Amino acid sequence: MADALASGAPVVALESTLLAHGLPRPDNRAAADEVEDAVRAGGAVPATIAVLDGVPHVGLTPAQVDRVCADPDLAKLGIRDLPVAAALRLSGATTVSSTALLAERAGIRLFATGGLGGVHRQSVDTFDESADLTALSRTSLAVVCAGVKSILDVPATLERLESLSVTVIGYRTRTFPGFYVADSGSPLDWSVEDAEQAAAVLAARRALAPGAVVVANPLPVDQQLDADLHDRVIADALAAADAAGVRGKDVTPFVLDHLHRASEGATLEVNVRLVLRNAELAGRIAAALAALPG
Ligand code: PSU
Ligand code: MN
Repeated sequence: MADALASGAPVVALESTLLAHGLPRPDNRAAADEVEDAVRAGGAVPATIAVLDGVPHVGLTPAQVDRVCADPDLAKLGIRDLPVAAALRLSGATTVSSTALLAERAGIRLFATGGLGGVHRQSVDTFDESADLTALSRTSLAVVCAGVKSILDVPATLERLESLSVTVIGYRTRTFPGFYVADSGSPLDWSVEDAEQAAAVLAARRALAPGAVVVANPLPVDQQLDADLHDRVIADALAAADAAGVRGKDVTPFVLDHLHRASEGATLEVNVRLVLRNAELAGRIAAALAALPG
């Protein structure tokens, strides 16, 4: 990893929360390898990020990936949790917010994930808005995602991204993707047609001011989750979280797990597929960025 970065080779950061807390064991272990391979297929070097025994790692060995995927007690670390993990020598998976920060500090300019955290429904009462959003307002990299999951308030999340001056572009689309489905129903102002254009937007953003570029990459319609199944399991999962009194950072993992079981694996399959597509696109954008003059 150090060699790749020092030589200016294209590198793509990958988060570990989606492995440790977003996908069920043991399937998450194979997915971890597939995501890294997808980055390579795009033309870049993958760097999965996690904190092990208090030390942030940018790029993991296979044994370290084993640990992230197998340990049921691994913490979920946002930015505010990093100092505690460092000081107390704890281990944890990194979310979008903390992965973006650690990647930026390592000199990485591309980041691939499944979905961003966002504004939760009922946030007016609960104040539950992911730290991912404010983190992206301060972090100068591009994050390739399939939007945010429909368990969130998608229009409110897009409003917050606007308030925070985060650049949002659709990849070959003018509607924000809906994670499991291609179209969330919310329009986007801008789109790019290829990896080169996305790289050019990122370069321009970096020249302008700190802050991220969200590259929203939808699943093709023929690969998305069945719409009826989607609406049914989402409503179900939110009701279950409410009934179980789940709060704070446990909400997203709880709901994902519920969806995977309620859909008999259909959401899991779609989730892995979209992460692979995002990793491959991020690899291509990283390669295009490395090829830009200057
Ligand atoms: N979206 C997914 N799967 C995930 C997450 C988001 O489809 O696993 C994870 C990401 O790591 C994201 C985090 O940064 O959930 C957001 O958690 P919270 O809502 O607690 O901020
Ligand atoms: Mn939250």
